[in-house]
Amino acid sequence: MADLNTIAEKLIAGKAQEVKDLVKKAVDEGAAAKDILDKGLIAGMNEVGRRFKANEFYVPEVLIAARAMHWGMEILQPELQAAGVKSIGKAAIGTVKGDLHDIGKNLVTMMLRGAGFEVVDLGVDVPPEKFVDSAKSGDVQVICLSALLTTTMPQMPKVIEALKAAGVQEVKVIIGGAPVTQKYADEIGADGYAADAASAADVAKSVLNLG
Ligand code: B1M
Repeated sequence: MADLNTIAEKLIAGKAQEVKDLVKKAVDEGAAAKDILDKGLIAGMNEVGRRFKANEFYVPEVLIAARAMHWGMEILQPELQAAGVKSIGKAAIGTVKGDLHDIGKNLVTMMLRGAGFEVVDLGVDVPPEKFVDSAKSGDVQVICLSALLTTTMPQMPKVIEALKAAGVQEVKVIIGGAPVTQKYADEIGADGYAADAASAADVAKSVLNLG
């Protein structure tokens, strides 16, 4: 029988090829796609997030684990679709207008995907209108804004204002990035703030009341 713990362990170790092979083996042996996702890939990614928060893992280890997650998902995605397994929620993420830093944003994307979210990555230098379009597309529940420059942080309230002006207030907004703080999030009326990528997944779940 497929060993889902080993999938989690290999993901934590960043062994992309082994994760891919093990996921394929588990599928071939008839394991449920949702179990492979929850008990293998997501369990592994949760542990990566815990170690990252505890400073036991640094950015390179997280990126390598995220690549392993990606390789496993390549095999699992069609199985999940065939089984009708839904993501826990849908997020759109981007680095705000004028800002080209994307390493942190990419880590947050990986962690959100690792937590079971479907994520639309809008890229860098994203103007408020693009976030609004994404929010209006219907099923996006949370918009995630990243900013690394003190000069681009003021784009964050602009996005919030643009969402209000477009009448899509039911979509939650969470923010983060090195110069961003909880105090700033409170000041601009963001729904959530996260200091790091692993916390971002927790905050996204929390603002959507997903526990
Ligand atoms: Co830039 N840069 N940079 N840079 N850069 C900083 C940010 C800076 C602090 C360096 C410094 O002066 N000490 C400084 C900002 C100063 C300030 O505003 N106070 C700075 C500057 C000034 C600039 C330029 C203006 C330099 C110039 O051209 N004169 C220029 C701006 C370009 C632009 O964006 N328009 C610029 C350019 C660049 C490069 C292109 C060379 C490169 C970016 C490459 C890339 O991203 N693909 C770069 C880099 C690499 C950095 C540093 C060195 C590293 C940033 C990084 O990737 N950190 C940075 C100095 C530093 O931080 N030591 C610096 C690692 C990453 C994992 O952390 O992004 O903070 P971070 O993400 C974390 C959290 O913040 C959080 O989770 C992540 C993981 O835990 N997080 C979120 C991030 N987004 C989140 C969203 C969330 C939740 C959490 O919810 C949605």
